[in-house]
Amino acid sequence: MTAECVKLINNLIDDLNSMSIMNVIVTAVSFFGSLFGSREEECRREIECIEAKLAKLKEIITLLEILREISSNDDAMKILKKIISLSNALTPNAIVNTEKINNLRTKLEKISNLLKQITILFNGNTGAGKSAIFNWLINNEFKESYDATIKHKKFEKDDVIYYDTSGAMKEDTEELKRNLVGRRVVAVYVFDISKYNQDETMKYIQMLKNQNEKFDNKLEIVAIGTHANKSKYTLLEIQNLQNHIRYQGVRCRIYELNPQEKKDFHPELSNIAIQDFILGKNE
Ligand SMILES: Nc1nc2c(ncn2[C@@H]2O[C@H](COP(=O)(O)OP(=O)(O)OP(=O)(O)O)[C@@H](O)[C@H]2O)c(=O)[nH]1
Ligand SMILES: [Mg+2]
Repeated sequence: MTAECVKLINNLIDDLNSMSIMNVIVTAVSFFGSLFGSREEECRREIECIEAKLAKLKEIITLLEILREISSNDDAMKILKKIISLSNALTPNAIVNTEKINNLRTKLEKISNLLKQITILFNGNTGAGKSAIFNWLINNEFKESYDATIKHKKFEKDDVIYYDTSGAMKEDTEELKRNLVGRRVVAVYVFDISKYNQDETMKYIQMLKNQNEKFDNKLEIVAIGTHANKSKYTLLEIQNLQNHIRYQGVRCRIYELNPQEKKDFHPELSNIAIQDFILGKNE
């Protein structure tokens, strides 16, 4: 659970607790009303109705407290669905008015969006092709020019956030990673296969695997090779290289990112196809 999510949940719990207190006050007022107004039956029904609402609010609060402690996204989504269905069953009265209910639903939707978000983070050596892939994802085209990335860049679309970074183990990237702890992150290791160094690649993948623990085991690792044309590898050699990396339990695909080069060799080059591969949707 990210700090942002926990803050929203705490905020909601405070809102609901104040609603509950208001309900208790109303209950007391109704009770004394019954004593002095001798409309016993009417008051009893009113009290029962308030008690039922109070129980629902308490159930929502308890579930929010459980949700706050959960690290698995799937489990969190299940609990959140329960909370949403309870909140949908709330009907407005003098205390839990329409505005408060709408406010509760808006906040629950925000939490749901945060839980659904996936972050794609590019890692790898300088000049490997991180920005070229980032550009494919954003603009759906190949970027020929090279401007070294100094500070990370962010791009957000639907439930996916992409971060292009300055590369391997630089402070800017490491700081960004620290801020992403608790989120679902796909770390994409980008490497230039024309400069392929098996030891370095294995070391890098291992380093990412070691970071997984910090991410509550929510860090997925994907490897993308680039510069297939410059490498002069044959198709068979490229396949062998891909398989060798896949053997480490990591999704891997090797690309020639320039559609004009090595035309006989192209995994589908488009923003959708590349994103689907990264998210494991077309395996
Ligand atoms: N032909 C070809 N060029 C590529 C490929 N991948 C990257 N390039 C080019 O290589 C150069 C470096 O690529 P970038 O994507 O900027 O590299 P980077 O990993 O972002 O590098 P830093 O920002 O310095 O960390 C650019 O000119 C790209 O156009 C590829 O698969 N084929
Ligand atoms: Mg770059």
